Amino acid sequence: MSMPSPRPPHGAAPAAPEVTPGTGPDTTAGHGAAATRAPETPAAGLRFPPGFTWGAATSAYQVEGAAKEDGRGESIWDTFSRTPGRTRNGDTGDVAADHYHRYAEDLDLMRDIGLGSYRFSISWPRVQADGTGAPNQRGLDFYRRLVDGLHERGIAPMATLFHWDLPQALQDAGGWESRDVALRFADYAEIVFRALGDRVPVWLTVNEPKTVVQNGYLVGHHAPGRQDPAAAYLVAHHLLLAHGLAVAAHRAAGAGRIGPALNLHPCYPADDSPAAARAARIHDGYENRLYLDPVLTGRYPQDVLDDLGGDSRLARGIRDGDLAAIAAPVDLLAVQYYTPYYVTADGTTLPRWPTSQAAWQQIHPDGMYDILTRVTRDYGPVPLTVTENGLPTPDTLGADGTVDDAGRVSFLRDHLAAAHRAIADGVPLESYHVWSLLDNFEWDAGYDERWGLVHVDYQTQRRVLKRSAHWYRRVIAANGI
Ligand code: IFM
Repeated sequence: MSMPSPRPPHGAAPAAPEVTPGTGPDTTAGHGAAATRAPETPAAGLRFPPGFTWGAATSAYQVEGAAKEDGRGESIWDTFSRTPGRTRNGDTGDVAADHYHRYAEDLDLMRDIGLGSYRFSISWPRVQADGTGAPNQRGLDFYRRLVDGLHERGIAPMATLFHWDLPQALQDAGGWESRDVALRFADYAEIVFRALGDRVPVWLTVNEPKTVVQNGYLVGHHAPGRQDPAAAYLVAHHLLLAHGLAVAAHRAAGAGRIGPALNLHPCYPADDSPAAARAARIHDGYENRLYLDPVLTGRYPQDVLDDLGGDSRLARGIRDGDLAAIAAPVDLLAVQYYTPYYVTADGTTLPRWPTSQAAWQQIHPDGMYDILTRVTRDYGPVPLTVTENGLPTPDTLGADGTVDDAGRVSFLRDHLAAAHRAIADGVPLESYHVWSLLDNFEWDAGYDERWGLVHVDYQTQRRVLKRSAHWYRRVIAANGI
């Protein structure tokens, strides 16, 4: 098996020196800056199509806190983060941004920014403490309040069913290595559709299955912390099956639109050699086609199956009917873009662009254009939404009470320009969501990385809109940059 060593998101991959991108003045930010533009500023005056929707995203474990309240069960991230040495500073999501208690204030912030869409995730262990059986009404009630609050403020809810917080009881029963967990997921999805289906127009099934595969089962720096390549690709199959079964449950419930949320990475050859081109192609298989192909074409990529070997646990785990279930037609595809990969002839990857504070992230806005146009070119005009895009910056609260995250403004502006170019070239992109609305628990990096438009003081839980939030408000109002 010549599987490429993955350079997954959230990894500790060594890369180019960190820089804060685009710290030049942002003349739209209202900070009294001189009327100049940063050199990397794209042409101004790009308008998005009428009806384009602007949003921001979070996930349950990263923001909610309230880990032991109202009947919530334990998830694998509770277990993992409470295990010494697993997260930076031993941070956990026990309190996080306390969004479970402060959601009303957060809804007001969303309205202030002008969001048209808010992408959040539902915590499976809040709905079913052990991942099976009767629903926990108090858990469902929280999401009902959240969804109602969004509607009251004119913001469309976009709900993700699974953003990595698997009930620990299901992990104890085998986790995603067990086919049964995919069936339990379909039951859980049905409960949630019944409770909220009338109020949520867009559903996302599984968030970044690849990150679970790579970080959870190959590198092991995410829950459940395994390093087992054979298991990893069976896990991929069961996550995809869970996606397909949830789509079927959704059709039966007949509510809203649904699709998967995939983190996609353009994979470029690191040089002009045919060997690098071949290596980049198989890398792309593991990074992108392993997830896109089964969902959108009903087949696993043959080069990846061959590379894994005919008796791989993935190959042995595919049963009759599975691929048809996985390929159940979706209404939209959610794309999350953070970084490209440059693949050498021997299958390793090289950094080419400056990184953010997250060493795994190279800042390359053209990658956004490349991945969006590629999906449309290779898979047809399935409606797309960008459900995550952003970076961490070392934001501190200034003496004047403001947070000047100029690097985030530049990053977002450059990526939006790339998305705009993709739309102009025919990509049916309907919405865009910044990752993230709030500073939050960044998995193994704990609270050291701040990804939000909104600064959170974790001592007081006070929120402050960063410069990027004020800038984004103007982008939304103008429907463009
Ligand atoms: O914070 C994560 C999110 O949970 C999934 N996508 C990537 C983000 C940044 O690492």
